[in-house]
Amino acid sequence: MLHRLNAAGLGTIADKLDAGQRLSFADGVQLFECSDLWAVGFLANREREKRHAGRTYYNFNIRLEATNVCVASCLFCSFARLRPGDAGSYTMSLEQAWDKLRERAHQPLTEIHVVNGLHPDLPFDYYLEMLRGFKRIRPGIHLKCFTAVEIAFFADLYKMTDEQVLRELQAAGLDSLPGGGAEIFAERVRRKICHDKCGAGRYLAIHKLAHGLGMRTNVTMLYGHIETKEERVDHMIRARELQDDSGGFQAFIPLAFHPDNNQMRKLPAPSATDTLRVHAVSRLMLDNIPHVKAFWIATGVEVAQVSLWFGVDDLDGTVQEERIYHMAGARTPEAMSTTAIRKLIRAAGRDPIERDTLYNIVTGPESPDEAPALLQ
Ligand code: V47
Repeated sequence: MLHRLNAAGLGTIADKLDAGQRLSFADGVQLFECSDLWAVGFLANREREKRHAGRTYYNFNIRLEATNVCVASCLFCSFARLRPGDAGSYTMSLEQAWDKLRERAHQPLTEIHVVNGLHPDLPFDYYLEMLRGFKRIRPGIHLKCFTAVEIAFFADLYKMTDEQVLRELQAAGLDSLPGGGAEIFAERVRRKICHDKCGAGRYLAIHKLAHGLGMRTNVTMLYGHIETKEERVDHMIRARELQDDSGGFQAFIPLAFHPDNNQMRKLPAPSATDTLRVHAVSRLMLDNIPHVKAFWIATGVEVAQVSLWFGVDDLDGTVQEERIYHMAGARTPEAMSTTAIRKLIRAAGRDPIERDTLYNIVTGPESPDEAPALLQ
């Protein structure tokens, strides 16, 4: 392999990794330019195994998108509808949102992941009550809700500071923030694809505030549209810098762009090899973020499975009721049973571990695969 790494021009990067040194911006760009994807994957896998050996995490979770009414006009989005009453728009009542959890009383869920459109008319109480209701129905459930973009929107709409919004939501039961809304941090790209929502600086500042309040968060990167390889690396480095500072990111999640039914539909979807490379480079650049997640809904199940040898150690989870990607043309199922997830991890030669949101182990690798399907 040494010969192959040298032939691929990756000898110096391999040496740096061996010495525990951090990769530079130029190293990141080189990893994107290297024609030998296998060599890049080999290095990413080495880093993955140093941290996690064969362990591969997943979560028994559920998605909720309580409204798709959204004042932002992101070019990549197929989910949003501008105004209440527009064709295809919906807003759940609190009872309808709570029903999503009540209906799953039989499932051993540990997390509910909530992402919404930026609705201009709902009161702040709607969100606070939603969280309180979830905790009343299921006190032990972890509430991973509202992207930094939603937090910024609430602060502007309800005339509060970002910190006040976070504190009030936390008091109502919020446990952590998902990573959505990061897209690509570079200003050039944001101006073109998501000019009217919170910028990169505020996204990162809100994550820092959340970390300061004791919350864990994730960070995503939407790739495969108009961004350059330099902008991908810049994005990773900005996430890495914040992590050095506040330390609360748990997972980095590259999100593959899906082109159906949105304003960027002329662009092709990213290839499987690009997806493998993005996850691998993420593992190599983000030396201080513990987990790299392949969101199987976005990557496709098969590519997610292969990515377990390209730096990935986390597959999100059962998901259930995902809408954002399915409205953008995702052909993946809308849910996967824990049995199916464990099987696909084992078939890849890795060890499945069910985790909760904070990566505490729920079910170890020793649990028999023959267990009956938990998801119905
Ligand atoms: O911010 C929207 C992306 C994100 C499209 O934190 C699209 O554990 C591709 O953030 N094609 C929301 N992507 C989803 C998200 C997420 C997913 C999985 C896990 C976690 C986590 C967070 O979805 C948005 C945007 O970047 N998105 N439309 C599209 N057409």
